[in-house]
Amino acid sequence: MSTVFVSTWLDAGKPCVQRAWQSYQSGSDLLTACEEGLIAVEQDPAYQAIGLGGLPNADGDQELDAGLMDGTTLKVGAVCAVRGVLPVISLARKVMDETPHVLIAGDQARRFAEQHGFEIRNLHSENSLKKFNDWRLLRREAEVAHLTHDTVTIVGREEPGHVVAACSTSGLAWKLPGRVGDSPIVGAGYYADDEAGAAGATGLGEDIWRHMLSYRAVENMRSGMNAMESCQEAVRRMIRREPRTAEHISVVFGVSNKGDWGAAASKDGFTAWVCIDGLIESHQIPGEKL
Ligand code: SD4
Repeated sequence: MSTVFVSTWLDAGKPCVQRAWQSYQSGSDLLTACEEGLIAVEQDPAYQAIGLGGLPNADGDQELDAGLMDGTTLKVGAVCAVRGVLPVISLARKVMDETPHVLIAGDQARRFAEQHGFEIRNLHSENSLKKFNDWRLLRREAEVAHLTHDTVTIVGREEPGHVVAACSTSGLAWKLPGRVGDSPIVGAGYYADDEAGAAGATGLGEDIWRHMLSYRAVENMRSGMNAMESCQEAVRRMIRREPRTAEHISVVFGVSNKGDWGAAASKDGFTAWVCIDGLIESHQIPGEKL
């Protein structure tokens, strides 16, 4: 079949898969290509999704979460609640490549970044500061935060069936300081196993995590479903078990080791960007109906 990248949201997904494909074409391995895709979005303050210019927590600080997984080795690297590190997906990569651990948290993750030569910097843009000040004045609550789509997740697949997944986020806007969502948590925000496929998530982290959407989608692929059926089953099962999860958008998407892709959402509003051998297209994903 083919080389496939799938990434999240109408605005940020396109530059992410474009950069991933470019990087892959110029010789990067699949995981590095996904990392490069996320770096491109993290570094561009035009995207309030992640990295520079990401929307902050209730204190006005960007607390970043990121993680990635290699489907061949099953190695994972992740960081959570880390401030001032760009690109944070590369810090997660350092955890994977240079430690025996899965997840490093908070100020200690920042210290780990400093030790590895990352520059510690202010991540606010004019836009993120303005939005934070507007929010502070209006004292809006977390309800609004779910609408801001603060995560970019990407999965990749190449011949003869290698898969990877990676995710970077500033988390829900205006979140309680210290709150960590699904994005850095393996099995919740992302999962990859060459024996089945890769999946990633975005949306309301508490729902995604409790229902382990990425792991469930990959396990569905392992049981023989294609990627679309796998994602749909995972989201439908969540909604069936807990109907209120359809009130907010949560998404799981993925690619099987054979190369077919799929995505499912708990309500309307999600766009996936898909790159198949360099051909890039967007797909609107309707909310699942039980
Ligand atoms: C979180 N899942 O921190 C992330 C937020 C997100 O689009 O995906 N927003 O809960």
